[in-house]
Amino acid sequence: MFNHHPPFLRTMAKTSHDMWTKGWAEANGGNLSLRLSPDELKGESGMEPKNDWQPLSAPLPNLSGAWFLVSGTGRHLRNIALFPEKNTGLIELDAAGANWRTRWGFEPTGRPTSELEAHLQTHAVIRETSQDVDHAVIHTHTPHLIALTYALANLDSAKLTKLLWQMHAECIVGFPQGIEFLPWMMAGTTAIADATAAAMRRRKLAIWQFHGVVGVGRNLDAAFGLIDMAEKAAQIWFLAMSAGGVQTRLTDAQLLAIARNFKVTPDPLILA
Ligand code: 2HA
Ligand code: ZN
Repeated sequence: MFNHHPPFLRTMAKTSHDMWTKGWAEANGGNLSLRLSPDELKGESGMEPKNDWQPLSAPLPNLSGAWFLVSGTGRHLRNIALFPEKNTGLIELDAAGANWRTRWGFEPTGRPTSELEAHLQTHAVIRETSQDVDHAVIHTHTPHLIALTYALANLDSAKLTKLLWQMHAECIVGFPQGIEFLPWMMAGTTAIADATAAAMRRRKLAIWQFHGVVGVGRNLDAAFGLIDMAEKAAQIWFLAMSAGGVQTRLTDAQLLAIARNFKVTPDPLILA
């Protein structure tokens, strides 16, 4: 298996290395998943099941029989490029979308990310909402976005979205649907998975207060790019604050003009 490294493994290695380089993936922080098409797995052998079926908290019927490349629990993203067979693995879901098992990787006896439920529930939602276009989910620990959740009290999705749109003119084009603010919840739980997947019905980005961010896209590059854009807007806010404070910002009229120019429709509850 994988005498050559197929493209899906190379993009996972590249993206996880970029996350480390950016300072988003300390120790075992962060996790990634990529839904694969049968074509991408054609010709691969040596993928006998490595464990019994493991139940999900609830079935995800639209992921029936789907395969995913997923980072491993406890593994360091910066090591994926070096030892992909240890630090990532391929899992499949059964015909009901109710159970998963490992078909390759996580060597010798590892498991998928502790946030597997959040990834799979999000995949189920975005497969539907994107008409099967979106295939990638990234969770990572972006320092400036996390710091914003400490710096500002009483945040909500509208306030956070508006701030990021105002601090970086690309943002309203990159995520016109806004970014969901999710108050602190325990990592790795069904509760955080449910809340994240629900947020992705409307948006492509969600902030986990005091913890990190989740982004989705058609591939890992797209999900990474979206997170990078939001993180840069947060960084610009901190730069302006450290230079004496935010004295001026993009106005609603300017934001609406950008949206019109790039033919995107901002969330009307945030800007109309
Ligand atoms: O993979 O980032 O949220 C470790 C985490 C959990
Ligand atoms: Zn995390």
